Amino acid sequence: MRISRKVVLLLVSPLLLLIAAAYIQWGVVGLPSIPALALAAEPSGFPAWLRITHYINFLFLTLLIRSGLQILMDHPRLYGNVHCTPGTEWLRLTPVEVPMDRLWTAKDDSRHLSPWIGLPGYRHTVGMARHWHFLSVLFWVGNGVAFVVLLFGTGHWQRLVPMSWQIVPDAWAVFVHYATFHVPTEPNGFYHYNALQQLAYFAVVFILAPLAILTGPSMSPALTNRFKWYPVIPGNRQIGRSIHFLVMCAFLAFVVMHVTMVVLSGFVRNMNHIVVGTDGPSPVGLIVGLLGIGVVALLNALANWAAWKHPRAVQHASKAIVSPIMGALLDRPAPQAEFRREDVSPFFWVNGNLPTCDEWKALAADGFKNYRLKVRGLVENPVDLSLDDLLALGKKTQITLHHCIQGWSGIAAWGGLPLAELVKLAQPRSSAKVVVFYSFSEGVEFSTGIAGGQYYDSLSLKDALNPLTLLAYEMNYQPLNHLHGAPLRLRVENQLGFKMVKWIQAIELVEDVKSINKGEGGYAEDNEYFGELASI
Ligand SMILES: Nc1nc2c(c(=O)[nH]1)N[C@H]1C(S)=C(S)[C@@H](COP(=O)(O)O)O[C@H]1N2
Ligand SMILES: [Mo]
Repeated sequence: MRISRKVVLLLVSPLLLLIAAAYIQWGVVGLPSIPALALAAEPSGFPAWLRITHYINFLFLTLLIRSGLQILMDHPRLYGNVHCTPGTEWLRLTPVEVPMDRLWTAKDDSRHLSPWIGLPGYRHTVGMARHWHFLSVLFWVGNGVAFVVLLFGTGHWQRLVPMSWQIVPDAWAVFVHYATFHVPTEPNGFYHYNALQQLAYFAVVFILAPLAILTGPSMSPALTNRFKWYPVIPGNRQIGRSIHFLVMCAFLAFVVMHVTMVVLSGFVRNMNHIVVGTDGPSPVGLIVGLLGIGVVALLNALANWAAWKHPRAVQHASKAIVSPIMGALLDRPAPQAEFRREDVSPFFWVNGNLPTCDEWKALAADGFKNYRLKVRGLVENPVDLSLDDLLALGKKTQITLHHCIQGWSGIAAWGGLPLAELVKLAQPRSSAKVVVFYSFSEGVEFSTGIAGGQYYDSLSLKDALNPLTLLAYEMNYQPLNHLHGAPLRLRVENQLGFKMVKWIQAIELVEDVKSINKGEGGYAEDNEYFGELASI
């Protein structure tokens, strides 16, 4: 593990300065007085909708954090630059320094995470972690929207939203007490929060949650390669990813403080407030509340269990619920973001294993002169094309940002034949809906790391015809090298990297993917339970 000293300073020094200032104030002029509460005519108590949304929020936050950490461990490095050059991380959650003298793929780089922390735990389970992350986020955001609507609909917003700048000195006065371990007399939270508490709750609801929601999509290839300005708001895709992580840290820090204060400032009474909505000394709230926490733990365990025992069912649930929403929000616009030559990444991670079959080795031995791309399936005109034939059909060069499902990115210049040209030549029958790409290489079985089964993947005809979908034989103005997919690889800029089959052997147009291997649409979908739509 390694964290950049600059970033630690940037994150920790403001807090240390505030604490130092609190001690100085206490030492020099004594503790500030806590302003008496102006008992405004704000609503009091904790109505049922508030208690329920608070609980649902807690459940989905645990699922989101655990699956998010699992996703992070699939590429346990955070960067400020979009190129993800090893050595430039500001946070490295792996002891591995990327060896430069031998092949170290992005998959090799993924780390083990205990299933007590991660959902679902262990190594390279990003596919399942994403299903839980996306399923949870839909419910978490839905619940959050319901909460905010009810907050403003009932007048309870007055308890959270500060209406005057006076909140700042008031919150400061409370902070000086906490920081110097002088717990002030707490107001009864049933009727009113202290200023710092109000400010903290306000920030969690109206700053942290929106930040989490906005930085998530900055990692989407469909969104960011359509609207190039989107990831520029945080800085770039990797800064968006880093902020997404820091927001998670802030949520965790808040939960720790919040729970500590709930326990210290009258645990039994506070639990009655938020669990049963009463303001008294009875133990009911505490008992029911602890049971409720137990249920959240149980549901988390069930999520792990489902991921390990019924991964296909989880994958299909996500396909039924997440894919239509993802498709409607992200899959419609065609990608268009192109970059400048000076933006090209100095380093580009490699994924997947080189083909080991004799056919590819023989082709590689004489520079792919005998390579013939076969196009088959539901086409009027099946074709076999050499690299020269492909070149003659037309060439396009594009400089684009690659998004790997694991989290890394990189910019490269690609040259090749727009897939639309090839499709036109092959003349698909009207029944053709999906384009399947078969590789010379084998996929790597997840969890065991053993190679097994032909790597392949598929695209909807619509994504196949996007102007930035390319059969590339050049990378960064050089013939495509072996590691990056020679002789031919796919570029499909509104989708994640695993869709971009390298070392393409053949293309087939089909009506649907159900009859191919395990029927999920690709090697990673079949064996690693990835979602077949990869727009984010
Ligand atoms: N045949 C084959 N193609 C593949 C893969 C693979 O394992 N086998 N990995 C995919 C993944 S996950 C990514 S991110 C990209 C990586 O392309 P690169 O190695 O050129 O960076 O290739 C994709 N194409
Ligand atoms: Mo990837």
